Amino acid sequence: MKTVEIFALAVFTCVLAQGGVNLDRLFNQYAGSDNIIQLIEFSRFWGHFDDDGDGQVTKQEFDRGWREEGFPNPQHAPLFFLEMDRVADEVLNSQDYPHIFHLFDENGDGGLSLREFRYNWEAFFN
Ligand SMILES: [Ca+2]
Ligand SMILES: [Ca+2]
Ligand SMILES: [Ca+2]
Repeated sequence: MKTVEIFALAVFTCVLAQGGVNLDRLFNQYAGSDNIIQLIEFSRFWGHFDDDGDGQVTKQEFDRGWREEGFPNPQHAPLFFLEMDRVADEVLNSQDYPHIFHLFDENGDGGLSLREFRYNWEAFFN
């Protein structure tokens, strides 16, 4: 095998190993029939980590949820939590989600297309 082929194979294997999360499926699950994720749906998505239903996602809930979902790089979940805690009070809630949403919503039209969701998800978490 040529070096280039070995390299290509290594990259491919790496992409596969990273897998686990199917972004298209995740997107469709929350986007609804209009195929756009609005802020309320985006908030619902992060809110599903809220195990005790008090409206706050703690670092522990986030960490556990992240692992249970098989999301990428679970060893960095505490870091992702900090990144997302935009109104820094050590919980994720309705104060934080609009800020994160705006980062994802590149064209500022108030909705996330699959392309925006994918692109920013990968930028944030891969
Ligand atoms: Ca909670
Ligand atoms: Ca917060
Ligand atoms: Ca948009």
